[in-house]
Amino acid sequence: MNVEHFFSALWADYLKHAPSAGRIHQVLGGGQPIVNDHIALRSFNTPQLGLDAMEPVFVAMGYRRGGEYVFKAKKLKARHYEHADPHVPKIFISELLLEQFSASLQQQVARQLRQMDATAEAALLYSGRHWRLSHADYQGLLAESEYAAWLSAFGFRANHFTVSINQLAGYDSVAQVNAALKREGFALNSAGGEIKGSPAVMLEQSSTLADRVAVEFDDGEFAIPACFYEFAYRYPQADGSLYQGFVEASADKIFESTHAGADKAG
Ligand code: OOG
Ligand code: NI
Repeated sequence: MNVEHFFSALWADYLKHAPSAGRIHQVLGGGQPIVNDHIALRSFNTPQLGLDAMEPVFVAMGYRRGGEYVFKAKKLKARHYEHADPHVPKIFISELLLEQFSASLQQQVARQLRQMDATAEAALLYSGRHWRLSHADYQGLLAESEYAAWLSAFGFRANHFTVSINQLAGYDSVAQVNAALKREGFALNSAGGEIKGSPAVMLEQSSTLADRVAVEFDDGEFAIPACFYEFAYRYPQADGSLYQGFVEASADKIFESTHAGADKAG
């Protein structure tokens, strides 16, 4: 699949799960095109759907593998991919380390995955949920892993897009973007502070709290945290080029943008 088609399909799906994103584009870009730094995808670490299975899909679209990241407490592993064309967003993809969870979580996820014909291909990544799920199942997963619950409720789609502040006219810092968003009434993820990272780690990030969106469960419709928008500012390395990697301690808090109540977390 060509990379422009991939991103326009991902974006169209994402807007339905992050209705704020369109308004944020208006606030920050005034209708001008906005360059995205990266998108984030989530998956399960099965042989069919995990990071290794997905890698050829990205390589076929012109990406090469960048850094690898581990989130011990959340039981996740992630990688990022960079495109040959610097205007094409990077991809940050994580996988849930299923074997580290309880038998009941593993059985629930196995039940879900039996209902789909898992093929690692570009179109899978904006195809949404492929299984039935009750709200009780969702809450059971939520008690153990917010990530497992989110991925089970929403399936395969962009969890967030990320505005590249370096390429955004009229703004020079995450703090300025945050101030503009708060003026317009958007709620920010304050887990670990509104600004994650620092010039010392060459990356500063912030994010909105996920929009609550009505999701169809087997037992009715419930509004739950869906997708969010992120903002990133990158600093130059010793050779003058901008740092292109991610920062585990910051990413750990960005994941929490889909937590209900991440605006109150410390
Ligand atoms: C990914 C969180 C990490 C970043 O930019 O550090 C991340 C996720 O929430 O799926 O996107
Ligand atoms: Ni991100």
